[in-house]
Amino acid sequence: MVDFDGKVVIITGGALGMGRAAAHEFAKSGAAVVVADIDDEAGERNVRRMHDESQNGLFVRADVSDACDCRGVVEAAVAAFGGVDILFNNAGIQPPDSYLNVEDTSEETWDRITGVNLKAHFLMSKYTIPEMRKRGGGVIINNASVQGLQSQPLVPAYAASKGGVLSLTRQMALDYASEGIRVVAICPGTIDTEMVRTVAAQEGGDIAQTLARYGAGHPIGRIGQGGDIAALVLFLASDAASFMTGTHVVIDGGLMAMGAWAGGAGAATEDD
Ligand code: BMA
Repeated sequence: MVDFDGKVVIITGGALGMGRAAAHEFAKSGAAVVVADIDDEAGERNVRRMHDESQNGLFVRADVSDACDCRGVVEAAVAAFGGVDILFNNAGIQPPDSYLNVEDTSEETWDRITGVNLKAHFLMSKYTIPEMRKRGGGVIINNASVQGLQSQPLVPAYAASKGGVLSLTRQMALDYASEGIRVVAICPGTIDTEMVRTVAAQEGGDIAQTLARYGAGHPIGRIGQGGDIAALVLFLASDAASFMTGTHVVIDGGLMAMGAWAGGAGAATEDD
């Protein structure tokens, strides 16, 4: 286990899902963790659990698509813990009613999705980098998705936001490498989060069965868990990854290794 004693971590979307899992792992490893989220109840609950386990945590209510809220998160982190070393730009949304083509996507939906999934990464980085500089460096980890690399039908704003996250990652990595600030992205496949469960629920039927079906589509035969992602995020944030910047890591149970044609024409059969 890496020791993050004395490190301060901000996690956006830290109330649930991958953010929650990473928050707990960082706290267990000695970091002070600032959970930023719009979900007060779940965010406060996480921080209470950290305190119960004698860990350092702070919840800050924030809509990270809003510049004032982002500034407020960084100010709160500095006031409570003295600075910022690690930023996990994790917040992401994929509203179930947003599965539409470009013609049917409203401007509001476009703005909301790209606001939370992409602009927030820009804003949080913008306000955090000066604090990292004061401490001689830092690490920014951006949550993209396998959908930053390949698409599914009918997710124009979501796919564009995730592709943008990968470009922003490369850009910031170039601009801040000389200051000891590393910037990397992660591309998770389907992970068992509240966001994915909401999408699964929309299909009707038993959620566990739907998630199992999603899992069967991943060569490893299951969807990922928050802990899978947390383990990667802690590694990337650690000095063990000190030569990594400007790149992304795919963590998807083999999803991206498989061609779309794999189960159809040209697929191997038992007779081959
Ligand atoms: C994520 C979300 C999930 C999806 C996964 C793999 O970003 O879109 O709903 O299951 O990608 O495509």
